[in-house]
Amino acid sequence: MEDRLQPAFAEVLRRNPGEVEFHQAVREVFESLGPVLRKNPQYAEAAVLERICEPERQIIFRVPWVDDTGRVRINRGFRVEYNSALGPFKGGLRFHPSVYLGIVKFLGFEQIFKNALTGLPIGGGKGGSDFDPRGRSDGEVMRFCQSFMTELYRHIGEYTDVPAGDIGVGAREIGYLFGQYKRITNRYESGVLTGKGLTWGGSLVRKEATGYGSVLFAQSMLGTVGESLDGRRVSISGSGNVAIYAAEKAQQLGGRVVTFSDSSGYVVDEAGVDLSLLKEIKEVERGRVSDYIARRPGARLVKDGSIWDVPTDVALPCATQNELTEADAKQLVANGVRAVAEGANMPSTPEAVALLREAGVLFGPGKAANAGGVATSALEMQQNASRDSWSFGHTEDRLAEIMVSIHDNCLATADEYDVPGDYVVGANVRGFTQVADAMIALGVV
Ligand code: NDP
Ligand code: 2IT
Repeated sequence: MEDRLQPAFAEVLRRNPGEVEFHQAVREVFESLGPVLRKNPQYAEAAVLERICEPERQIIFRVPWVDDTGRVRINRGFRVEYNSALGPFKGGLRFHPSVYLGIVKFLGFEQIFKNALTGLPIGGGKGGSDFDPRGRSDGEVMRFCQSFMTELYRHIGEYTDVPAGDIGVGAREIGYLFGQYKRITNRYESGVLTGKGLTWGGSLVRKEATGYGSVLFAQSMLGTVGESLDGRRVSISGSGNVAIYAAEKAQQLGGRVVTFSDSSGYVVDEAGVDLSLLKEIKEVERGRVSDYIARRPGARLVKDGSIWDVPTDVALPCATQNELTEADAKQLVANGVRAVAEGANMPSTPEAVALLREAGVLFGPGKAANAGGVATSALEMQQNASRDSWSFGHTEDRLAEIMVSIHDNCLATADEYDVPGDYVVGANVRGFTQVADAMIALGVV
């Protein structure tokens, strides 16, 4: 990181002690920004860096609920409204026991730049809870969501802050959250949440969008060196929303998806993943990857070791932060990986990213590669605002156009800063300058 950025970074460390994921996310962006600040003295004059690191508003609240045995449970809820220079705060809610302020802030910070890259009018925010939906009944999840929304409703709105899903939050949870919002406010305000069900205001392709978009991004990167996914081995981590639809699009483009995982281990299926079986297990039964092995001859479950040890051409980390380490990156390079596109948020450690970039692997950082999800959320908001509903084909075409333009804008920005092919610099600089210019135009607010 250049010297001129050090004081602002030191302030981030001082103000946000112990929030290591947040520090990591800020450092990663700052490391790209030296030349931008040299070229644009107005950013320093307006203290854009210092302002952009401080969320506009942070809400932390108690979420009391009653489990199926009658016991009172307490969780902590968060919403960090990070930056609204480009539009209403926009970003998902994560329900996972590891959630604390540092996770929500890292995700919210990334979201600012990701959302700017989409070219659509959305600011950045993130929220969630340390609630663990795993093993909870539908009734428990509903009561939790109702309690969560009973506080959250006063902070959100279609012009203010528009949450969506993330880890542990899918259409079921969005339904319970929307139902409670509607009940409290007595308004059918569809645009207040995205990722809604298709029969009540949701958009076609939103469920598929993050995974599809990540694969389209990988395809665009491969296209720059005259290659494609066709006939390639593809490794995917995770088996949730992003992983499943990354696998679907990779298969549609001729790739052979050979892995997926959850927190209990990873599966290798050399014949190519049976997606209808995986969807049945994960989306309908809410089962574990071991259920797949039991029903799929030839597939094997590996409980220790790393999914990135499996030789592959294209790696798509789609589970969680810091899941792809330096040792994993080394192994991927040794096995001849061509491209890595991050479906998850910050899944590669900084050391892994450095190693992949140095090795000349095509590397698509999350804020560019996984922006298709939030972009399609913005398309859902457009449909809600115009009381319209678009076809699958039209919406998917819009998503594809957006992913190509994100890819091309990252490359053009990398060229402008004399680092051709560097998608990390391209994404960080392009996202930052979009937001910084808007912040300056809006004055000191
Ligand atoms: P899901 O909850 O649908 O799936 C998460 C998957 O990752 C599960 O297979 C889960 O396994 C695994 N996982 C989660 N945490 C861990 C962990 N600590 N260790 C090992 N495995 C873990 O979430 P999504 O698919 O929606 O999200 C995946 C990633 O993509 C996240 O980083 C999210 O922020 C990012 N993302 C999501 C978008 C979206 O639209 N949903 C948009 C852009 C990014 P298990 O069930 O065992 O926990
Ligand atoms: O990380 C992300 O971009 C998301 N979880 C999706 C956010 C959204 O508002 O659709």
